[in-house]
Amino acid sequence: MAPTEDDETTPLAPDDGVAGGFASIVSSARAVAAKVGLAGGARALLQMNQARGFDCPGCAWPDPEPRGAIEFCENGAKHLAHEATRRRVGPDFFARRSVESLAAESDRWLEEQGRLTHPVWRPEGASHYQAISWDEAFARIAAALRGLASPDEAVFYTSGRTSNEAAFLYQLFVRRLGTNNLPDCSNLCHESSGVALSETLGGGKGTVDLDDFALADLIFLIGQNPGTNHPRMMTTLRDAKRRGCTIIAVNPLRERALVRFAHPQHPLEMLRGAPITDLFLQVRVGGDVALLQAIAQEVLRLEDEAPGSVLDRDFLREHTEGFEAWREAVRAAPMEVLVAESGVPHAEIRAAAERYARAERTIACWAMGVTQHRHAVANVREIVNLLLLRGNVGRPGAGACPVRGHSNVQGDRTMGIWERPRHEFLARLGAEFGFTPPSRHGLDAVGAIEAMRDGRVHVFFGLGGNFAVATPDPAATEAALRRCRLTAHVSTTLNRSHLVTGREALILPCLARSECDVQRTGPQFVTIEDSMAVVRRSEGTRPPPSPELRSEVAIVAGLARATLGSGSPLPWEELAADYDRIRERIARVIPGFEGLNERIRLGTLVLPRGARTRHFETPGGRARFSVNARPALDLAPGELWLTTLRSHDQFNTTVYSDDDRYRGVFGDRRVLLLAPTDIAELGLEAGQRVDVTSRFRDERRTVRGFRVKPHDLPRGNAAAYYPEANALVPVSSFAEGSRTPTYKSVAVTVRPAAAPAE
Ligand SMILES: Nc1nc2c(c(=O)[nH]1)N[C@H]1C(S)=C(S)[C@@H](COP(=O)(O)OP(=O)(O)OC[C@H]3O[C@@H](n4cnc5c(=O)[nH]c(N)nc54)[C@H](O)[C@@H]3O)O[C@H]1N2
Ligand SMILES: Nc1nc2c(c(=O)[nH]1)N[C@H]1C(S)=C(S)[C@@H](COP(=O)(O)OP(=O)(O)OC[C@H]3O[C@@H](n4cnc5c(=O)[nH]c(N)nc54)[C@H](O)[C@@H]3O)O[C@H]1N2
Ligand SMILES: [Mo]
Repeated sequence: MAPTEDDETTPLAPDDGVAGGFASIVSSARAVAAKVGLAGGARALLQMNQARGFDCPGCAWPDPEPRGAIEFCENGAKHLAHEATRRRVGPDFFARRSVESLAAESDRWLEEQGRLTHPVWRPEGASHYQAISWDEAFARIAAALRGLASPDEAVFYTSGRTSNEAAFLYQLFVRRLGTNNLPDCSNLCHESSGVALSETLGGGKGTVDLDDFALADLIFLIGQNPGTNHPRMMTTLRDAKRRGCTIIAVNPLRERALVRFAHPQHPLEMLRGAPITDLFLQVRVGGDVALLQAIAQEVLRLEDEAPGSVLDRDFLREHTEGFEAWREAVRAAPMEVLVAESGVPHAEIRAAAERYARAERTIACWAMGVTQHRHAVANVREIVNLLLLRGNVGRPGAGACPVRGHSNVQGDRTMGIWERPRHEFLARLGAEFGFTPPSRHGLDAVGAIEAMRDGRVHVFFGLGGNFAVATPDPAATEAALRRCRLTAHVSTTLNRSHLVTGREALILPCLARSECDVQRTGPQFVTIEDSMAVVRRSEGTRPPPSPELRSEVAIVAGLARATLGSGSPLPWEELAADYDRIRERIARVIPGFEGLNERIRLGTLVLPRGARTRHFETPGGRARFSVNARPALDLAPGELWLTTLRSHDQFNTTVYSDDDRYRGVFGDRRVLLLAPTDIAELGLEAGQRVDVTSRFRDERRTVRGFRVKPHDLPRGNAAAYYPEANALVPVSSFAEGSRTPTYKSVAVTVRPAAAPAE
């Protein structure tokens, strides 16, 4: 049955307790239909994630090989619909609306105005953006960059949708200019995973391939909501489940898709949905270290009961270090304390340990519920400890799987978008291009905010993303951006970051993933690396919304030429004219990409990860157990730990609607999810408006008029949406070791709203 506009009334829609199903197909079809008309939308969808089509601009979950079946999801369809909108934001739009008046509009309204069509410039002192030619735009930015006392006074942000080719050229330009100030969305996202995995396994990437999921007999899903954020992963999980694989979820929220899921492309399943999770460990926010240590302690106990039957002693002896010290530390922790801190009953901890001890092959997956805490690096290290115990690294069907967010966030890092590049990378880059790249570490995302705030950085350049909204404490970030001499953004659609300007500002509109990219030598394709280190080509097929648009590659090349001028011997335009030439350079600089141009035309490239073959690139050549202190989670009386979440209808800072179907939230995003017992204890009522105040050191931040919504989550915890709750997150509260903001654990108090909202 083809989805139609009336399908909203089918009994399977919103509240059937099942995620996926008709409701999701209908929702995606409608999103596309509303923006592009169904015919064009359907055609575009069919070309997404196909052998010769473009890679989905949504998440980084890999596609099965060989590609064939239609692989798209509801949320991928929404991203595409927004790229493919018929609405346009051109110079006339900016002539009508001042920056100030635009800033008064909601983020959603800004996004819904459609695709940016021309480069625009806000001159110093002007109230409006105005049209500017590309050459002039590059010249303005170049002048600002050349006017700096040092290249370290500029920062160059990247969001993870940027292709490998654009990212490689961009970091080359920035390093040629002389700085490593390359903060990226990874700093806000999986940096904690990269740090912990590098320390323990000798490489920042995960160790599994998609094929491993077909072999695993236990999968942990820790701090991740794949039904919403990685819908294509649900196919993998459902298939694993049908084979008899055990799934253990660790999450303070009983996310619906983790409980029951109906595959939207398998009609027979859509009626009831299939159970997904075997064991749901409803951990308290921030309680993962305690929980993982408790499970490990039980695993050690099982080994004591039947020596030699649980631990992989050969692996521990041959491939790891630090086991003894770690074991002593884990055994010393009193179980009652671990139970209390994790909030998970002892019997369930035991059950998880027993399943783990029995499983032949275990994969641990995780995402933001793990990486965005003060103790986030410790969280990931404890996941690794648990895997190492039973040799679940470097063999088929087992391993560590950080599930990445943006579709090319991992590839951008591989290409050198990193403020702390490795020496070997810089040496190869310098040798290839005949210069000495700067070796001093640059600024990460938090560092960039602090440096702008303190007047140490005067130019902000953003290749994609929405820095002003995605970062913590928008008021602080906005004030920091406003201190700049110049801010510039390469973007597809209008967003708040364009309206929080430095003294002068530019918006440079670019092609989107789904659009034909024709350069001087003809049509181009780009490459993307998914969450499992598979590199594939992506080729847009739709006509661009405006002839003025340039590709990200062309924009970077234009800026590099204008800034470095005749002083740069690099053939920037030649590189941008034919992306094969960029790929030739990538192939020479980055290990694993040898023969890229030939290989990518034949299929995909799988990048080497030493840990897959138990070649751990740590100083001792072994995987490392690590001892981690449990975080202090104590709160003052009346305080709660607040975590921030994505709804089912948003992509990061782009909000598609005010509904969050799977969590039963409709028509409002300024909500505070609380356990019913906490609502009663705080003397509140469901539906009541409240003010929420966060505490960090002596800093207090308040958001007003949030609506109380009872939800199934542990006592003492609360949840609210990103980005509405970002005003509660302090800039200087970040993870130890990775400096990722603590978006997932903020101490807050709640009280009835001082004044009615709206
Ligand atoms: N449709 C859609 N897809 C997306 C995105 C999107 O916004 N929309 N964003 C993309 C990006 S950039 C990323 S990084 C990923 C994000 O994907 P996810 O990490 O799945 O997204 P989040 O909503 O941030 O929340 C993760 C989960 O962590 C849980 N959690 C919160 N606190 C804790 C805790 O203390 N411990 C544990 N164990 N769990 C906790 C929450 O309940 C939630 O289920 O998705 C990517 N894909
Ligand atoms: N409270 C809270 N805050 C968070 C998080 C959280 O869980 N809680 N998560 C964090 C995480 S994981 C991440 S990754 C960051 C995300 O931070 P960002 O990556 O900076 O933000 P996005 O919202 O993904 O960026 C959206 C903008 O990108 C532009 N865009 C879209 N497609 C393209 C394209 O193809 N090219 C270009 N050049 N531009 C394009 C559009 O103009 C759009 O407005 O947010 C972080 N912030
Ligand atoms: Mo992310």
